[in-house]
Amino acid sequence: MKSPRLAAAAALLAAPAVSQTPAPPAPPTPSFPMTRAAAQQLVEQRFALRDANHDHYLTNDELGGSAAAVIGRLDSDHDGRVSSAEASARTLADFDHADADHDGTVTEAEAAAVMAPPAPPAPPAPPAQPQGQ
Ligand SMILES: [Ca+2]
Ligand SMILES: [Ca+2]
Repeated sequence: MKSPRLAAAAALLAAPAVSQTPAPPAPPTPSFPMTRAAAQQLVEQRFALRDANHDHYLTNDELGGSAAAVIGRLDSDHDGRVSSAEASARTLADFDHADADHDGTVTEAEAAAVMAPPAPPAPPAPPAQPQGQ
């Protein structure tokens, strides 16, 4: 099942950096297999790129179009902004969730498994047929 938190974290990781400069630096891209340390480093790098005013919080202005989703999912203290600690904690929680075999590394397949859209709901069971007679 797709985690809404993971989707928000993925949006934070995947969306381009919002910057006032005409040519923002290219954000680091994830590579697999990824270690937990690499995941934390990646989120910290992404966070720094988006934190335009360098106050260690991501706000509506800095998050752009994905602000509502990202803040809604990552803002654990509900102060209306995402701290670097909130982003790291949630990303690492999502990493642990994705690490299906708990070997401390998320493979591309493990990442794809948690990013896959949820399976469609099972069709309703047919009405029970009376047995015999
Ligand atoms: Ca900021
Ligand atoms: Ca917060």
